[in-house]
Amino acid sequence: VARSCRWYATRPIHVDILGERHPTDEITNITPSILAKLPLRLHTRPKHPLHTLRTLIESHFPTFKHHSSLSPLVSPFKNFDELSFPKDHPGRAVTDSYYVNKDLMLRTHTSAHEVEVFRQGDDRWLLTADVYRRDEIDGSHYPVFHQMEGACIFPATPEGMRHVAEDNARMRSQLAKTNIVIEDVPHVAPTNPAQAGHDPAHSALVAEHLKLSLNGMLLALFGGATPLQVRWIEAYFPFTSPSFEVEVFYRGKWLEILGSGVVRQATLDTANVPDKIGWAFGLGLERIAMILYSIPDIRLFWSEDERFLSQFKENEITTFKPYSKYPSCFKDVSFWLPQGSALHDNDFCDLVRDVAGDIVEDVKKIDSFVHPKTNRASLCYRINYRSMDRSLSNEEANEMQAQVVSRLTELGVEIR
Ligand code: FA5
Ligand code: MG
Repeated sequence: VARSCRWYATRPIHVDILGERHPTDEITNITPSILAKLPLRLHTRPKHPLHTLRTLIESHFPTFKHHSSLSPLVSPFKNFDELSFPKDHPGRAVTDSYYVNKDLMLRTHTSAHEVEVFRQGDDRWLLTADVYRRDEIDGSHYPVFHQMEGACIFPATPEGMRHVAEDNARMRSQLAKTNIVIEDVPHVAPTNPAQAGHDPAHSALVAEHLKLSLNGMLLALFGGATPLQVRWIEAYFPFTSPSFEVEVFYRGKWLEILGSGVVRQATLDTANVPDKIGWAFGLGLERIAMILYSIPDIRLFWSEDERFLSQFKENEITTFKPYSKYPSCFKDVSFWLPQGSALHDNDFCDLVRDVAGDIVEDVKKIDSFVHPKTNRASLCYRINYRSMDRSLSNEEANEMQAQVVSRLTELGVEIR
């Protein structure tokens, strides 16, 4: 597990995060460029597209309570264990998630707060937050993005289920009058089963309530003159069953918008509401905003450039007018790793992100092989440096590339 951590040449004894000091340990992998994002909370910034989108979704669910100020620091227990993630789930790896230390991490999804919010006794709620995942670098992936979690639970009684069925009938007849084409899957199926403790008929009613509620929301966001095409797909999450993903056909492409399902009873039991049954979803705000506003690169959400920020109005979706695109500057780096060691792409990307910040547009591994005699691995990455705000000089790109090379050398690699 500690493998990747060798790639942080010098580690401070502690890190200060949101006004509190935390000890580091051998799995610490949070970088200064990630730490700098924590206070920004774009979803709370007036006129920002992520704030407007959040507000539009909140107003579509007027009876739901809204949360938007929970700390991104959570225990791995809360992010994973409490949600029934198996011990060997890949998301727990230090190559995939950011750890402050072994007891504290940056949430990887808003579902990390399900238990605590259900425990507060709210039956219907939405929760918006910044989430963090180690990933590769390109125009649609960024190590920080924003999710909105939504949930709705009902008394698991005949009376409660009658209420769900009535609500479903009401929503069904409303949707029937709209311009929407839905590709559906069964509410429960052998491949997407009701939970052991659930009456399959109840589970199906709840799954249908989820689908109708979300189809209505998608219509409000994406609906227009042409029919809106929505596709429901069977999915798997450790904390829901049955589970679904939703895709929307928009401007010629199927776009994954959200994950959802019938909440695992274990979650509700832990939250002290064992007599309820219900649904939850988690959607990606950037994915939706990039489409609705025509924002071409996910880095733009973090721009402080007035040519970006001044284009947006409070609570109104407008089409983004790109200002000129500046030239790319490609730089390659090839190196030998120390014998017997490996380097995860995410580790390389974090190093580059730390040196170049938002100037890095994408990183591609263009070559990798192991020398048959020395048994050392050789890697070659191509970095695309491109500013969104100005023209970058070749000298500046060379300077950043030199820093990347120097950081790599500190880690004991041999530049080729
Ligand atoms: C989840 O994060 C689950 N917690 C969702 C969920 C909630 C399921 C409640 C069931 C019940 P997933 O990793 O698929 O699932 O992410 C959910 C959404 O976040 C995706 O559909 C996508 O819209 C968005 N998303 C995921 N990864 C990224 C990324 N790297 N950049 C931008 N958006 C992303
Ligand atoms: Mg997904």
